Formats: sequence, C-alpha cells, structure tokens
Amino acid sequence: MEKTFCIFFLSFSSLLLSALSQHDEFQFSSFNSGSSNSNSNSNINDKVILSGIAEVDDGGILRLTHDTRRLIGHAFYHVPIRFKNSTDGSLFSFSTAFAFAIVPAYPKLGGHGLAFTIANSSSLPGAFPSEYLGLLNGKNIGNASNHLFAVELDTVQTFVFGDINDNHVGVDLNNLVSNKSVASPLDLQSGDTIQVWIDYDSARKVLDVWLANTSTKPANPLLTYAVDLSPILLNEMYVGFSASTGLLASSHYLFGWNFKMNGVAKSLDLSSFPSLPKPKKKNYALLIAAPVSALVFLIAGLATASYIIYKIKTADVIEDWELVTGPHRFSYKELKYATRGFREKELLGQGGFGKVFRGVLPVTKEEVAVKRVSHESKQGLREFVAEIASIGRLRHRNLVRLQGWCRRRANLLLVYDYMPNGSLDKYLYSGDATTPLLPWPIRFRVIRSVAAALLYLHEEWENVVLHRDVKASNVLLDGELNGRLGDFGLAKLYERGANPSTTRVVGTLGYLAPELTRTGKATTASDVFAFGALVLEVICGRRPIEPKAQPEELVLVDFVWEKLAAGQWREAVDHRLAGEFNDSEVELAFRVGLLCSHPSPAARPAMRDVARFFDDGDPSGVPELPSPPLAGGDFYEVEFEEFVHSYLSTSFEKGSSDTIVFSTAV
Ligand SMILES: *[C@@H]1O[C@H](CO)[C@@H](O)[C@H](O)[C@H]1NC(C)=O
Ligand SMILES: *[C@@H]1O[C@H](CO)[C@@H](O)[C@H](O)[C@H]1NC(C)=O
Ligand SMILES: *[C@@H]1O[C@H](CO)[C@@H](O)[C@H](O)[C@H]1NC(C)=O
Ligand SMILES: *[C@@H]1O[C@H](CO)[C@@H](O)[C@H](O)[C@H]1NC(C)=O
Ligand SMILES: *[C@@H]1O[C@H](CO)[C@@H](O)[C@H](O)[C@H]1NC(C)=O
Ligand SMILES: *[C@@H]1O[C@H](CO)[C@@H](O)[C@H](O)[C@H]1NC(C)=O
Ligand SMILES: CC(=O)N[C@H]1CO[C@H](CO)[C@@H](O)[C@@H]1O
Repeated sequence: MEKTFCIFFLSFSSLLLSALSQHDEFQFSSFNSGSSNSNSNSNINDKVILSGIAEVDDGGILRLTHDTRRLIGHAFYHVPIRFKNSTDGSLFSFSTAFAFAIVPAYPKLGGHGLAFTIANSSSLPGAFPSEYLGLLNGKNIGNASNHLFAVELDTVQTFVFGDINDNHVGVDLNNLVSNKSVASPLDLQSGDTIQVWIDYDSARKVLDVWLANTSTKPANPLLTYAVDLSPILLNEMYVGFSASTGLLASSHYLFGWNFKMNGVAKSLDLSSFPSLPKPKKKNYALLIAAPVSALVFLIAGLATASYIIYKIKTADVIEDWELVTGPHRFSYKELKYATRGFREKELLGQGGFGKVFRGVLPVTKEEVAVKRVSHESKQGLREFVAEIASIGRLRHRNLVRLQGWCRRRANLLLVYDYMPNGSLDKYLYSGDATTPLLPWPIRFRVIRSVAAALLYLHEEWENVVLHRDVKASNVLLDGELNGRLGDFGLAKLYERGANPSTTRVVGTLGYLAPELTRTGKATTASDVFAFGALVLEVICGRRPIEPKAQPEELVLVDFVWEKLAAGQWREAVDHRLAGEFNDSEVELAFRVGLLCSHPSPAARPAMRDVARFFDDGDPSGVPELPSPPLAGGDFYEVEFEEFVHSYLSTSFEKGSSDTIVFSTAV
C-alpha cells in the first residue's frame, strides 16, 4: 500500500517536471526565495537569472534597481523559451501578465523606466543605463541583428528617442525609438502596484497591451499594434525584464509574473502582494483652489517644513557616502594634460571670472570642465580654497558638481562635471541650427530646476549658501536637458576688495538687485531677484537688459509689467515659440518672475515660496503685485538707475551677460 502510493507520487511529480521542462508556461505569484514555499520555485535563483543590481528581498519582491543614479537591473527566466514551431518555423502566440511598482527618488521625479523584454541573451551585454533602459547602447541601437523586443514603461521623456511624454508605454523593436507608444492613464511612478498584460496573437499578427491598477484585465487594451514579430524573435529567446536609472532615479519593483505560450496568462491578484514603503506623498494637493488665507499658509508652511526636514534627512544618507569621494585636489600636471595644455581648441567658454576648458581626466577618461580663475590676491585665493571643502560637498541634482580644485600661483583651477549640452543662454540666443529652440515644457522644467537648486542652497543645506551670480550663462543643461546651476559661491572670491571702506559688488547687469548698489551686501533676497530676472528672460527669450531695444523696452521687468497689466502678457512671450505653450504655466511663471523682481527685498518671496507656487501650479496662488509701473514707483533706487544708464552708455559693447565687479562706498 505504502509502495503504490510512493510510485504514484513519483510518477506524478515527474509528470509535473516534464510539463515544466517544456517551459511554455510559468507562474510567479511571488519571487520568494525562502524554501518555506514548497512549490516549484523553491529556490528563486534556479528560476530567474538576476544581473546588474537586481535582487529579491525577503518579502519575495524582485527589485530591479534602487534609487541610485546610473544603474541597471535585469531579471530573466532561467532558460530560453521556444517561440517558433520547430516543424514549420511559424511564430507562436504568447501572453504575459506582471505586476510592478516604481518608487521615484523624489516625488514625481524618478527615472528611467522598466521594460518587459524578449532578447537573445539573459544579460544584454554592453547595455547602457539611463534612457537606454539597460536594453541597448549607442552603437547597437536600431540594428536589426539585435533581435530585441521590449514593452517599455518609461517615466522620462527622452527627446532624442522621440518620447511622447514622461509617462508612457511603448513598443520597442531593436530600438529605443518606440514603434508605437501611448500616454499612460495611470501615473507609472506613483509607487502603486500596477498590472500589465501583454498578448501577442501570431495568427492575426496583433500585439495588445493592457494596464490597470486592478486584478482584472480591462475590457479594452491601452495599446494595440499590428506587427509581425517573426523577423524579431528567434526560435528560442529569453524573456524577462530590464530597468535602469540615470541622473533621475527610481526603485523598480516586480511583485509577480505569469507567462504562457499559445494561451492566455493568468492575471495576478494584486491584493496578495506585500506593500512597499510608500513614496514621499505630497501634501500640496490640500492647497489647490483653496483661498489664500492664513490657515492655508500655515498648513503650507508645515507641509513644506516637514518636506524639507525629510529631504535633509535623506540627503544626509547620500552625503555620508559621498563625503568619501568629496572634492579633492588635482595636480596641475594632471589638469594640464587633461586639457592638452589649456589649448584654445578645448575652450568651452569665457566669462564669469575666467575661461572654461573641456578636459579628459587621464586615468578615468572622464570628461570634465576645468575653469581657470585668476585673482590678484593670494590671501583671497587661500580663503576661497578653504571654503571649497564645504562648497564641494554640496550635492543636488540641479547643481553642477564641483569635483575638485588645484591652486597654482595666482591661478585657481576648478574641476566640474562636464555638461555636454552647454549653457542656457546659448539656447536662448545663439539662433544657429545646431542649438535648437527650447520648447516651452523644457523652459519650464529649467526654471523649476533652478528654483530647486536655489532652494537647496538657501534652505536645505547645513548652512545658507548664496549663489551671488544667478544668470542664464550659469545655468547649464545636462544630457536630458535638465537645468543645473553652476559657479555657486565663486562670486564671493571677488567680493573682498583691497579698500575696506568700499564694498565690492559682484553680479551681472540686469540680474543685480537694486539694493546691492547701496548696501553692497548679497542676501538670499538678492539671489531671488536674479532668479526673477532669469525666469522672465526664459519666458520672453530676451535679456533682462536689452541695450538694442526701444527705450521703453530696455528693462525687461518693466516691459513685462506693462504687458501683464494691459492683459497682453501673451505678447511678451518669446515669439519664436509661435504660441506653443501652456497658458497657465506661462502665467504662473510670469507672476513668480515679477514677484521675485520686486525692487524691495522684503517683498520678494523666499525660494521655499517659489517652489510652492510651482508645485501648486495655480497662477492665482501667487500674491498680487503692487500696481505698475514698478520702476517709476518709490521703490526704485535712483542711483541704481543712474548706474545702469551710465554703465550702458560706456561699456556695453562687449555684450550684456558678463559678470561685473564694482566698488561702492558704504
Ligand atoms: C507545428 O507545426 C506543425 C505543422 O504545421 C503542426 O502540426 C503542429 O501542431 C505545430 N506545433 C505546435 C506546438 O503548434
Ligand atoms: C543568439 O545567441 C546565441 C548564443 O549567444 C548566438 O550563438 C547566436 O548567434 C545569436 N543569434 C543571433 C541571431 O544573434
Ligand atoms: C549590426 O550589428 C552587426 C553585428 O553586431 C554588425 O556586424 C553590423 O555592422 C551592425 N550594423 C550596423 C549598421 O551598425
Ligand atoms: C520600428 O521602428 C524602427 C525605428 O523607427 C524602424 O527602423 C523599424 O522598421 C520599425 N519596425 C516596424 C516593424 O515597423
Ligand atoms: C486606480 O487608479 C484610479 C485612477 O485611474 C484611482 O482613482 C484609483 O484610486 C486607483 N485604485 C487603486 C486601488 O489604487
Ligand atoms: C497646463 O499646465 C497645467 C499645470 O502644469 C496642467 O495641469 C494642464 O493640464 C496643462 N494644460 C495643457 C493644455 O497642457
Ligand atoms: C552632447 C549632447 O548630449 N547633446 C544633446 C543635447 O540635447 C539635444 C536635444 O536637444 C540632443 O539631441 C543632443 O544629443
């Protein structure tokens, strides 16, 4: 009796095994690695090949990436799956369902995405992170010999790949330029669990993709694409997932995954999955459409404060790690070699205290920007170098990172991350074919990134850091066209004048707050003023002071004020945008820009308020401004105006965006 049972059991389990060994169907209701689960996936490492930084946690959640920059995670089913009939070579139909969640590093700011992947390899050798999603690289992209099929869940809009927005589902064939894509109705990086179903019908040659935050497949697919996959798919292929992070980073999680050949994969039960640590939820929603009242401001203040405290806490974690690799001293020889002896050919730009050269570091081959600053005072230089240790520890996604320095005689060399896409003013004014016009969404993003950088410098770091020279040529664009503020703190080097009875004011005309000429003292409010000028400049595509303009249009702030007061603000927007912009965003930016440009420092908002105005997105949430014209009112400093006019009449030939240093009596 016992024996029969045993035999029966053995044959049953071998049946099960033989069914499994065909590998045309599998189910992961979790990725549990513990052996407590007596079913077939007793050891997950035998069932899934993990590479990059992918790992399975104790709760059975497969995490492809965490929220550190430039990572790749891959997870593939352990054996290749047969996709074609061995007799006649025809393609099979397939079906899959999986559940994922994406938790961004900062609310709504994460990247890059996750892709269901069918490939001829389980490791995708040579693939790049960031916008390449861990799938391809710059060389093999678009090559028909890739045999790569992917359905991307992409949370960053990559312009070079023609992405439609920063929250879309796309079908990628051997390429990252999607052959078909649709905006996702659900926020992919909300941190909520989302289920995706992908079915390919080989008889009808149609691919369908569904997306829902439920356990049941919706009636209608989100995306339908008629395509013959037989040239893409080989006889046997690996199936799995790839995810990547870039400058923007998210944790990408998978909870469960079912796959079936020539049939329909079972849906997953979302309620059975463990919950994730929640992403940082915003409390600002409370504020929408609420009247501006003291109570609302109180709530906003509390929300912002807790948000800032949270950020500081998380920032500390990053900094502990980064302190080890903080800014360091480079040898002069190293930098001379890197820039090929500061050759003119490597010159990236000039102005803002010195020349900037492109360089390639000898050992790491990393591209850097080397700024050569000269200064007459050795004492001044020494004091400045002492400050680098602290300035160099500043870390923010919207700041250009200072990697290190080198001092040699009267020269100071500062080594920064290289920003391939150059500075904002180039995009606003160059007008040549190689620098495309920046569309409104990018301009808006750049404004918001500079606001985030200033908020960090003013309020979120361990002590207040003033930038002192915020302007378009100090805003650099990274490869994803996010704005990054550069040159922070450098202006301080020039403030120490030889004569103690005068104060030296450093800044750039048009961005200089009027009180600076009187007090000579830079404050957070003077940075805010410069930011306001920058905002208006970006909207209007015009310099804050335009010497070539009509006299009444000379000062951009006044010009914008008049247009806004006359209800004609659309006329002030950069004509080259040809009306293609979001009205409510432009109006919001105009109002914030004008408020920041207020002649009285006390009336200007703090960067914390500016960030809140942008987060709320409601133009009517920005306090009303005093009636125009600002410049003619009591606020305006007469001597400042005189100064501006005399400066204009004498030395405006060399262009208006140079940093100037002048002394003023105190
Ligand atoms: C493969 O093709 C042959 C001939 O067309 C057919 O008889 C067989 O059923 C197919 N096998 C599968 C698994 O579809
Ligand atoms: C698929 O991968 C196998 C194993 O690496 C390789 O031998 C084969 O050439 C690849 N096929 C194609 C079409 O790239
Ligand atoms: C595509 O890839 C194959 C194999 O890696 C290579 O031989 C070929 O030159 C590539 N084609 C192009 C256009 O890059
Ligand atoms: C998919 O898109 C790529 C790049 O745009 C293109 O080369 C390819 O022909 C397309 N494939 C199909 C099947 O349409
Ligand atoms: C699912 O998404 C909708 C928005 O499309 C949302 O209203 C709903 O609360 C979500 N449900 C769950 C369970 O997250
Ligand atoms: C304009 O921007 C606001 C806020 O960013 C957004 O809610 C709205 O949908 C946008 N409108 C259009 C037409 O894109
Ligand atoms: C060098 C570099 O990354 N250049 C990029 C600048 O941004 C544009 C998009 O406008 C990209 O096409 C370039 O590749």
